[in-house]
Amino acid sequence: MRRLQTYVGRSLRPLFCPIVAGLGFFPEGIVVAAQAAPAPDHPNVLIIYADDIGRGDLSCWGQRHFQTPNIDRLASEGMRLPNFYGCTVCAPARASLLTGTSNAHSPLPNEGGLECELAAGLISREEFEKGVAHRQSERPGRYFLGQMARSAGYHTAYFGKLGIGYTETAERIAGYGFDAHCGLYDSVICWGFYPEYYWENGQKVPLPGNPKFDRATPHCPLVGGEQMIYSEDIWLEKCRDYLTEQAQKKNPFFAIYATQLPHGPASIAPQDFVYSDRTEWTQQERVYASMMHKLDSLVGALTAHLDDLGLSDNTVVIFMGDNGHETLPYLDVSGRNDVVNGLWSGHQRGEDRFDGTLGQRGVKRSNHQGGLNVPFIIRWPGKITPGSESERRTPVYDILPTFAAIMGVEIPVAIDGLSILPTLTGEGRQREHAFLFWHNSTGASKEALIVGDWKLIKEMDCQASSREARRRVYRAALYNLAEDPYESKDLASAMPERVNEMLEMIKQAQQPLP
Ligand SMILES: [Ca+2]
Repeated sequence: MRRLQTYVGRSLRPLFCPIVAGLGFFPEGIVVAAQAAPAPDHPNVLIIYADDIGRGDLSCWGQRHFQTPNIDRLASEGMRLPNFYGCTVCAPARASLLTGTSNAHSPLPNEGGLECELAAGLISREEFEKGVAHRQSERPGRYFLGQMARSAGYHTAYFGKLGIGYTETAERIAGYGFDAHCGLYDSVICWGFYPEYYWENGQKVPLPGNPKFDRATPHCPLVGGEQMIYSEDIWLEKCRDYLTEQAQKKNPFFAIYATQLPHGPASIAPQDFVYSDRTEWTQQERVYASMMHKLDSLVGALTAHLDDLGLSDNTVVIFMGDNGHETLPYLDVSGRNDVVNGLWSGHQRGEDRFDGTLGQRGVKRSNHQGGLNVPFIIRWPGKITPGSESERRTPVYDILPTFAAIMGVEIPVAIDGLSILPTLTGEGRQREHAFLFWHNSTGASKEALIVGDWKLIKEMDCQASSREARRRVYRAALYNLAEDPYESKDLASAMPERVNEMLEMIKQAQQPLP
């Protein structure tokens, strides 16, 4: 840690200079509400947002090969939502989280990798700017989670993998309503854990011991060198210092720690390679399991720090994922699961050692359950019953309105989400969605819609599709999730009326918000 402080400690003073508020950094159309003092009973918020994780990756949901004791403890002290849904991949999930809207209405992502290519001299500044702006005017966000928390009087901060993606800038992050931010702006750079530099409130901070960007993707060693700095160590130190500072100032805070873990390619620091002795595993599996250990350790470090600061009783802590489990970091892609070329027939129980999907069909990139269903654990002492669980099917776009309800903020625009505060506290009537909706841009499947236990997916017909002919054919498949949680029995041909009803709902879900 001494080495880390050499490069990182310098930028801790002053921690998070307020460069963003009121200095014209907000994109056109973003209105920043005046900061008000929050009500005394308003809790602090810390969201730990994991990248590519299924419930099966956690021992509290059945992982047998490694343990996640700190995340398990959070679950025992709070509530689990086993039917929580992110989105198929990173950027759409983050856009939904930050705006409270479904994929039909949330901001469209731009291109990833632009910053890495710029730093490597592969594109010009002009090409970079053009790429960042790509598609942004088509569907700009109207209201953001950080913006909402700030309007309620919170100091807002964001660490790690920043923003919606795929390439961000300091101005864009500030526009989402974050007073302070520290991490990486480019989702492709986030593939690696040894960046050449990171950003702190728009200031570039070099990491001289890490490899230089000299190509379109970052260097991703399985195990880093002794002189290299693992990015998560920086985010963790920054987040802890931030919490200390807010405690000293008695500032209410709303913080998101968007960890890069356990996103692939698998990569770990030598001191954290805790499963290096598992001879029965491949090297990738040893590294992946060590990444999960690292993730659990940082959750433990943050919750312990809240304890030390005396903040745990008045802080909502959430641990959640963005999209489903991903096998690519440690499993070769088989011919039948060729997601790269767009032919996807599913992922089934027993295909990978760690079974992060709990046997559910699909992984990241798919609208099947394995791609969408992610962990969600929330702890709020005195408000949420320890060790409780809710079966409610809850989409990520319910988070923003839930915090609006907790903070007493009126949302000024139409959104798709509904507050789940009644579910969390057992007080009041829980409103329910007419349907849940996802659009999928990866090609592994297309739209998906859930009504009650019924799920309709426009999934790829692998018999009719042809990679050679570059032809993808989709069909509407219908599953009953209560009776068939593995989505193995397509009932579409037996229930054409229900299929047609749900296809109509998909059209409805895609109508613009008022
Ligand atoms: Ca992700």
